[in-house]
Amino acid sequence: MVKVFSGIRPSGKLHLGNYLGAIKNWIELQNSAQQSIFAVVDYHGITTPYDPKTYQQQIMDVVLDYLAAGIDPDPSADGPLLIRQSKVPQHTELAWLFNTITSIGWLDRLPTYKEQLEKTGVNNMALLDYPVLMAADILIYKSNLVPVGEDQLPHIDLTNEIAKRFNSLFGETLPVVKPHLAEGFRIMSLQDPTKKMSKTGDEGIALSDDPDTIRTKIKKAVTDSGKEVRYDEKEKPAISNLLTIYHLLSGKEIKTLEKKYDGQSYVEFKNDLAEVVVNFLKPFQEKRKKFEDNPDRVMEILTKSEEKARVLASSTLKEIKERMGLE
Ligand code: AQP
Repeated sequence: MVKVFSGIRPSGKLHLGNYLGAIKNWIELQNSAQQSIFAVVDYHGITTPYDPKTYQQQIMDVVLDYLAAGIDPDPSADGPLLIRQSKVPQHTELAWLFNTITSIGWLDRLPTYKEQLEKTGVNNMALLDYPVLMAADILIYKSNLVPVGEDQLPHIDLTNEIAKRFNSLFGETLPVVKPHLAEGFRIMSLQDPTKKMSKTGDEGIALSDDPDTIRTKIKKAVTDSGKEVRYDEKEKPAISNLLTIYHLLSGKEIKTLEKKYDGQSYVEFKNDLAEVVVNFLKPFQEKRKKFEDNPDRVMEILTKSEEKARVLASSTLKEIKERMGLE
């Protein structure tokens, strides 16, 4: 039985990396999996500096982005669920239980922890513990497939370490979790192709950017030396990244694109890419507006999904507590 779980922090506007690395796969999996749960992981979002005054809006913005991208929750049947993490408190309760079997040495060597420390300068317990809560997010539903971008792979490994240790200490309870990588598992920054496109500290292309903003951002995107539009991650990381975005959004093969732009300049290539992105995001933005104009419907989707998620989560938590001698 395939059970899917994934989430995104509401730490800023969702960008093409979030879409191509994660959400696109969620949409492909949501109908074939027996269970799929997609979360706005708002407890993860407060592990780095944030503004409480705008946080509710940020959470709702991510909800709208999910719905506009094609997440199709159906909480009344056995369809996909769309939840806010903090509305299902069993996630954090399980994280506490997992803390008791997680070695600190497993956490402080994780690359994402080190990167966030460097980026924010804030070193709090929650930042270190973030991957344990992520393990709980996944395992509270006994999920076994997690569609994520490449940066999250060490967290999936940690989830399996925790599950393995739990099973060996308390008896076979938790499943093996597999990551599911999309073709766009690593979309790089438009300013620095050695770094991934990010919500914070990066001028990535937001799904909600208007056409002129998109055109300006692509025009300003760094390019490599030389003139050729050619895919070569080592020699031409910036152009390779732009070619990947072009390929994934247009469905055209990279080889076909290289031929099309043979003898043409970066400027022509970038102008066309900008129109590909604008056209791709147009229906998304129209759909988003429809949901935005219907907040009651959105709230109903969330509350019904969360109610159902609490039932599923309570059942796993009860089993885990019994195993641990807490009930
Ligand atoms: N550039 C990317 N390319 C491919 N996939 C990506 N993801 C994020 N950036 C890229 C994937 O999107 C999902 C959500 O990630 P997240 O927001 O929970 O955490 P993050 O990886 O820390 O995202 P950001 O955008 O970089 O946010 P900030 O700036 O707040 O740290 C994950 O599946 C991730 O792999």
